[in-house]
Amino acid sequence: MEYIVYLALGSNMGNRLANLKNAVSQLAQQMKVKKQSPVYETPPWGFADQDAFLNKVVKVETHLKPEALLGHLKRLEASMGRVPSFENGPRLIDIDILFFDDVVMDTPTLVIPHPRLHQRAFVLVPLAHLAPDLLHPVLQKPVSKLLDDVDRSEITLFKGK
Ligand code: PH2
Ligand code: MG
Ligand code: MG
Repeated sequence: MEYIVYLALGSNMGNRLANLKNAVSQLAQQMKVKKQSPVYETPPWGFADQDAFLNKVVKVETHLKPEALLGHLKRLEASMGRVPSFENGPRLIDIDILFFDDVVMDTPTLVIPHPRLHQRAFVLVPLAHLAPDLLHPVLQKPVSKLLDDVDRSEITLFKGK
């Protein structure tokens, strides 16, 4: 059984673009990367006093079930040198599960869909690039509509440096 999953990637430490690229190539060793959004530069959300992030979203196909996928992503983050930070603090690489087919789950270790995705322009802008019509299975709104309700004014396409 293959599942369709949307993952959010973010980095605001070191060579941010290289970190995103590295993460995607590591992901591709374990699952099929079907689509990639452009990279966006985004102001830090949740904790303002840190460097800007680069963010993107990828669509993947995987046979891993949610908990196994989460474990794989955590190991991948650690293998790239991510060290523990505080909530919403700076990070070398962050890979979050946004949607997993139309699964709805809420356990102490994993909540799907990602519980804050609808508040975050840094997720919705790249996600809407890939899948504007994707329906949020809890909120019952398409991504394009969720995007209408957030402030995307400071999100810019990243041309690379
Ligand atoms: N990730 C966070 C907290 N804040 N802000 C931006 N712009 N991009 C992120 O990826 C991000 C954030 C926690 O994971
Ligand atoms: Mg995150
Ligand atoms: Mg995370």
